[in-house]
Amino acid sequence: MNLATFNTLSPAAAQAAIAHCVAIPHWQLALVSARPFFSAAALIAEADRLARNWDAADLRQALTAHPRIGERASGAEKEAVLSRQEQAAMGSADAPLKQAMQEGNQAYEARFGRVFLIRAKGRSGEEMLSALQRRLGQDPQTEERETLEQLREITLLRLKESLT
Ligand code: 2AL
Repeated sequence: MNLATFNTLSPAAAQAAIAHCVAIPHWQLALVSARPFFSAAALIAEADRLARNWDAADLRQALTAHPRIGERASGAEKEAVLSRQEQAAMGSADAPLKQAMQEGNQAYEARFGRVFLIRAKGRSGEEMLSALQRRLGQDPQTEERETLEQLREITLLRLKESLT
């Protein structure tokens, strides 16, 4: 999608065109309402600004669209395809790393009550595992902030990639 297209789509079509970036409808709607954008940089800047207001409820909603690290998202819908691409490094991880990630995910969910989320693109399996182990030791408030930051990074990467 190019910027001119995003600027001129109907509100519903524009929302549908960015829905795969993050499953937070009020963020999608606010971005659509802020059109027209005069540059891709202005669009990204507004998306970023809006993402910095997210809270715990937004995070819960967004996580419904993110599979665990190491669990291949199934399906052909856009989110699943993107998730598989983002997590490509886990595909080539060896069995001990996959096992450690699975155990780490379980420990994380027991401690924080939600799925471990990390911007996977650009990170190796080892890097994600070591981030998981570090984050397991954080207090809940710090961890929530870091998770929201990771969600913002994933969202902006997806948005940038949808702009041609
Ligand atoms: C994901 C995902 O699907 N893409 C990404 O960057 N991170 N999932 C996750 N649990 O962190």
